[in-house]
Amino acid sequence: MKILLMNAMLALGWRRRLAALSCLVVLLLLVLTAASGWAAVRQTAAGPISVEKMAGNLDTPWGIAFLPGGAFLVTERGGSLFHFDAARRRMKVSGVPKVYAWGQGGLMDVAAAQDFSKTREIFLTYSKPRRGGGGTALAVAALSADNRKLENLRVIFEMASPSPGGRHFGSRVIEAPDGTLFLTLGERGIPETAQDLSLHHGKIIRIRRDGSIPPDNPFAGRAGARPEIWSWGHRNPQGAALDAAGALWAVEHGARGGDEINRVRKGRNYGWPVIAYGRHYWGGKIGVGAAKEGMEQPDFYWDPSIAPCGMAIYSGKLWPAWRGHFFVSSLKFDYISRLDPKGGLREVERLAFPETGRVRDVQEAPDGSIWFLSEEREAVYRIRPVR
Ligand SMILES: [Ca+2]
Repeated sequence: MKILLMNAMLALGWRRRLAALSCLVVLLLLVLTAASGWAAVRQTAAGPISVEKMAGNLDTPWGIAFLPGGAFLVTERGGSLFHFDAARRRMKVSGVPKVYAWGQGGLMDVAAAQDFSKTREIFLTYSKPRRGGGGTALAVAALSADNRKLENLRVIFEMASPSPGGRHFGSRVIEAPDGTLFLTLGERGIPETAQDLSLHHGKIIRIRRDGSIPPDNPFAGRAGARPEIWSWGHRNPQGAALDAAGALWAVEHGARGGDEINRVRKGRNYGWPVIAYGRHYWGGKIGVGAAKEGMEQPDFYWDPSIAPCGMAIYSGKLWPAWRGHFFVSSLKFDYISRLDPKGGLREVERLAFPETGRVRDVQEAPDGSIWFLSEEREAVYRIRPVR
């Protein structure tokens, strides 16, 4: 090929040779662009960004985990887990537990343990099929050295009572700096269960990696209460993140006109369905209204509801101006919300591009780029500043 091209060029005059060379350079650039993935330049309040497709052909991608050296894992809600190496070569990982893929349920979040490079352990959340329906579960497994399968899988938590139907599984897992795990759980579409401490529905729980209960959990040792519970009164928290100080925050699908972000504090009651902003989706008034003694107020709420899902709190590596800002994905209005915590959390920008269709998750990668999953585009995207 190379020799043929050289011969062809030698046969031409120098002007034509130059023209042919320019054509070759353009061709080469096109090939390189194609190989490095598709990218578009979009505008934000912090200047232009590139939006680059990192993976495609994903059926309802739900969660993403970054691995050392540029590799990453992506879940599909139907029950598949994929490994992508640094060159974005895709491989299906076997050994994923069987999931109750019904409505909003299925294989959901994935996270890599802080000590992944030593243990190769990952966390998976999913709706586990059970007699009478499904319940959210959390498993730990090691990714094999060749990235092809999960080994030594242990289910370290499952909701005590499964429910029928496909609503409100919650299901984001967060590893705290001390190694304990937080898991968000929806109320499975049965609102009153969120106020019942004998059930896991509508709670955020905290357990250790071996499934044991930390003795300082707020309800450990209390009769009639589940010892895993960290906070209660949640509707359907599908996003969670730690801030720079290591504090836990969660975002939840609330009532119509009442999607919430909460700083999640130990033992606190977040009110559902006794208090909430907005109204029930069927039109009815909620509980006692928007406030009640002993129940927490949200740090921010959306009216109208945006159907928030994933959340990241930005560390500021690539965009110093965005340090500490919250990024929340909207399933309903096809954008990523940016919220500034200064002086009280408020939405300051909506990142809406052709790529942000039904955004299921948004996460910060170790290098400070922001990645998001679009259900509509069946793809994973990375955004970075264009300097
Ligand atoms: Ca609330």
